[in-house]
Amino acid sequence: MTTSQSPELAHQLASDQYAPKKEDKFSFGLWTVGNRGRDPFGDFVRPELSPLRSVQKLAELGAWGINLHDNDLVPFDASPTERDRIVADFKKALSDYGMVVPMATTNLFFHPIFKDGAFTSVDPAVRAFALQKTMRSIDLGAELGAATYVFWGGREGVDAEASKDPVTAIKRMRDALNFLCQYAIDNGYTMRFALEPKPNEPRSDTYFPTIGHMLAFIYTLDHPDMVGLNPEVAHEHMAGLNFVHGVAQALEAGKLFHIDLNDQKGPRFDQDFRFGSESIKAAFFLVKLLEEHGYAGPRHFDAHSYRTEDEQGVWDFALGCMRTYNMFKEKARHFNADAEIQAILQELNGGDQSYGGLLSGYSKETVQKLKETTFNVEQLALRGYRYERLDQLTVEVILGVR
Ligand code: GCO
Ligand code: MN
Ligand code: MN
Repeated sequence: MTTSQSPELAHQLASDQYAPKKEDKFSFGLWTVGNRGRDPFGDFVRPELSPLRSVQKLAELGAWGINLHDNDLVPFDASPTERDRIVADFKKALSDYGMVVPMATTNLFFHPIFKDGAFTSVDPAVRAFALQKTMRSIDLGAELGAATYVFWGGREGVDAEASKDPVTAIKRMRDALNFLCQYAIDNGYTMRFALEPKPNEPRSDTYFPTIGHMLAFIYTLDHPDMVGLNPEVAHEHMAGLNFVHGVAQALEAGKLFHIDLNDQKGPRFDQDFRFGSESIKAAFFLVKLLEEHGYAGPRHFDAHSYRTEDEQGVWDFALGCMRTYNMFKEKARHFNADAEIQAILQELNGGDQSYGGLLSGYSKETVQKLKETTFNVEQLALRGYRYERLDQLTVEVILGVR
């Protein structure tokens, strides 16, 4: 523990039940805590944070892993010797502080060469360069032990709809992913690929805008088994969708390989707020879903602190993400242990067994029985479901009054 910590912070870190621990599998991107607060209207507000300091501070706060884009660590124009030195120093820091790199990815959006996208750019030289850059970055991810390799479409989209045939764009994306899957296989890498949908920003429309679009696309690839999803809370909210339901669909399909946790005020630009800072009920149900349906991957925070903050604010932000996750985990246990809630759920799901057997799959007999059954439509329509009470009890659990 450093001497700069306040007594309150030291207490939160060490001695309460919400304190982050390695087994919670919390991770942050270098780009998240390293975010310097630049936006389209204003310049940087925080000095650069070195990757080594991020590793040290995140370890101190109780995080488990740290993720990166190639250029978060190795500058775009670094020589091979510089690259090797930087990577060696970073690996030493990881081992000194007991941190791992669970996920790596490629920056295919910052350099002006990518202004029309990478794998779907109209320019074949850009598409080829994107493959070269990604192969090198996959090598870096493998060297650092990353089990997941993320593909976020960055600038894969359009501003001028006339510029690209959307069907061609889909085929180009497929060709790139097939190529890179084969590259990973040929090199004996065991990492899995996780695709991250986003509806817009920085392009006015991005291809594969939601979890559902991405999921359907995966099954058209040459190696669908090694490809899954990295959904992000803010991205689905930007599209006005229910993130919990999207994640549930990915989970149920065995495709939730990774997750980007953050928060957002409704459908607007990607705000990347501290996890659980805005949509509290949705965050509660998300944590409940992940914890109860066997999600074993990293709990990754793809978020950053408010632009008003200095470095201390960044660490307040990081600790806040992790503590809030653990608080929701505790609230989910509370919800499950609440006798009134459980009684309502049991009653709701118990149903009337007299119709049993009619819903257990197709058979000729069931078809016959279903056709012959007389339903008491009037009475079924009269039923009250008690969802008002159930939802109020949920709110009371979340707000801590039960
Ligand atoms: C965004 C994205 C990115 C990606 C990251 C990792 O909206 O900027 O969420 O933060 O997650 O590039 O692929
Ligand atoms: Mn993300
Ligand atoms: Mn995002």
